[in-house]
Amino acid sequence: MFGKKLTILSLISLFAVGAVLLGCEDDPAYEHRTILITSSLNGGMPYLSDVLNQGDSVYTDDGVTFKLADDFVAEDWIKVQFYNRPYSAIIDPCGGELGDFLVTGYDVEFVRVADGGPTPIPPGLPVAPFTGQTSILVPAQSMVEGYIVLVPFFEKNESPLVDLQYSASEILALATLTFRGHEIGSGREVEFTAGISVNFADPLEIEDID
Ligand SMILES: [Ca+2]
Ligand SMILES: [Ca+2]
Repeated sequence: MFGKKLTILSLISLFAVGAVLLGCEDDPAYEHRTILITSSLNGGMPYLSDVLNQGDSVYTDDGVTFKLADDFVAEDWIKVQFYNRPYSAIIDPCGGELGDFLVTGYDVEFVRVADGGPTPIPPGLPVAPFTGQTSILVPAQSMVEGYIVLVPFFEKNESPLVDLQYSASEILALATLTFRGHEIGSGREVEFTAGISVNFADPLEIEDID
């Protein structure tokens, strides 16, 4: 009885191995033996975009009057973590190398979802769609961090973001990031997206978030 079971199991195993080996030639699935994903944006946290940095001092020496002379606008960059992993738990049975990927570009698109606070804010997208280039190598079976532009400098100097300076109002938005890249060697192109909540306001100070 035990021997019979073993035989059946062996047959099933042989069939499975055979099916895998037969599938090695011209099987499009093996063109996708690795998958590249965005494993986190901004360390998994939403992003608070400060439309005006208050500089070294919020107040003058009297402790009451705002010190405006050292205020400045800063461009926002965001940390992105990419993960290049095998598509499934089966490491390529055909003996192929798992590929390294190069992330070469990205598109950023914002959608405004809500406004809040005491001051009315003019309509309009907080940030117009834009495209960026980058060169971030993501070796096989590894995680790599990089930085990309999330809010260009000039956008903070235009409405509606400039209207948030020295106000207690806020724009709530969603950003969709579409990354592009290719596999080194094969040239296989990949495109994948990730999203993050981005809120725009002028807090007097925000903690450094690495
Ligand atoms: Ca200041
Ligand atoms: Ca601020």
